[in-house]
Formats: sequence, structure tokens, C-alpha cells
Amino acid sequence: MSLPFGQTRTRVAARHALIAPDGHVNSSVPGITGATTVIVINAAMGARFAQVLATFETGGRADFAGSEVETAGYFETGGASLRIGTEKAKCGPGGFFFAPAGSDWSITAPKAGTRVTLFQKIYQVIAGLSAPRAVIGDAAAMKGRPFLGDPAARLKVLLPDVPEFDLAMNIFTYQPGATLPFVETHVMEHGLLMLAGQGVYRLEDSWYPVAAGDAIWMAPYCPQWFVAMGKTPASYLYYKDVNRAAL
Ligand code: UGY
Ligand code: MN
Repeated sequence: MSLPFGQTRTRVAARHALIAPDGHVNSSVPGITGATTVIVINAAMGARFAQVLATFETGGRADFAGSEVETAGYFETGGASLRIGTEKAKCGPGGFFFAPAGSDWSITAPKAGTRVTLFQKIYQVIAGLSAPRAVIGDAAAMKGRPFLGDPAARLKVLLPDVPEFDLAMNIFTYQPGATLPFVETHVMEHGLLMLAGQGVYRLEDSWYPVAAGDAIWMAPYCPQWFVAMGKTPASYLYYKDVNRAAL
């Protein structure tokens, strides 16, 4: 559905943002070729991480050398070959990975139209703690657990929740009418991609209709709440920073 002339659902506020796909503009990102790449969230917005959406053409690829940056990735559609260090796998829709800081990784031989979301941040080292391991998995094969006892709101925790990992990547799926049980306010920051369905997201004191394709940034302590609406389940992928000291 086309929007009225001069309108967008996108809103960029000081401590949260809704980025609707109608406003996407591509950037060249070093390491990614043969793809349209949108830097949906990054430090220029006020975030402490980056959320990048890459849509690959046939023959496109991503090649990243080891650095202080760690990457969590999720294949929304399509498929490709993935390599992290010496580990190799084929990823299809629902495939995900974590490439630790210091590891080189690549995505090659994508099917045309493969959509991958990358969350990238600088790894926060803790002296004496070993580095997190590489992870490759398939969210499509995971069931999800009821969130705080509600079977209508199910959470898939994709990465190990152990002190070595300073980021989490999860998928939340809500039946129509299901909600986050309360308005959350927390130190963790979020980057979010709506994968399916629709609903209303509360961000601070604003309520936004959201649908598949929308992205959201929530700064630390941004009050947040969601209700799924419509006739099909709503699902979102999200990032958060975890497991680090208060001071
Ligand atoms: O993990 C979370 O903080 C999650 N419950 N937040 C959210 O879905 N906005
Ligand atoms: Mn939250």
C-alpha cells in the first residue's frame, strides 16, 4: 500500500526510533559486495551497536576479517554458505550465527534475494574470562519457551546465555492478542526487526503500529511494550547487550 504524498511511519527520536522500510536508503559497507545494504541502526542514531540489513544478489558475498567487532546474523529468507574461521555450514531461512571478535567469517553463494540481518558491536572483554565460541544454528528447528509462563508469547533464545557472551539474539512470537506482560524498562539496549505479522509497539510515551519489515531501536531504559494484533502471529528478532558489570 503506497503512503500519502510526503508521509512516512518512520520516527527517529532521541531515545528510540522506528525505521519503516519505505524510507530505506542503501549504503556501501566495506566487506559486503553484490548486495543492497542498509545501515538501519548505528552510533549516528545514538546506539552502541549496528543493525545492518543486507539483501544479496546472485554472486554477492560478505567477507569480514577478525577484529574487535563481533557479529550475530540471522537469515530471514533465501540461503547461502556460511564460514566462521574453519567452521562451515549452509544456512536457509531461520539460519543464524555468531562470529566472535577476532574471527574471520564469510557469507558466499547466496540465493538471489537472500535477506540477512547483522547485529555488530565491539566485544567487551572481561579479564580472565575466555572468549565466546562461534555459533551456527537453525531457529526454524527450535520450539521457543513460554515467556514468563505465557504459552501465547514464546521466546527462542538463539545464543548461549553465559558470561562469555555480551550480546543476546532472540526471537519472540506472539499469538494475536498476546502482549509483553508489563512495560519493561531496563538497562539493556535493543535493536529489533519485525519478521512477521503486526501489532502496536509502545516506545517511551508513544504507541506505533508496526508490521513485518519495520526495525526499532530502543535506547537503554526506553520503556517498552508490545501487543500483537491481526489474524496471524507476530514475530520479531531482537538484539540486546547482556552479562556485563553495572559500573
Ligand atoms: O528480552 C527483552 O528484554 C524483551 N522482553 N524485550 C522486548 O521484547 N522488548
Ligand atoms: Mn526488553
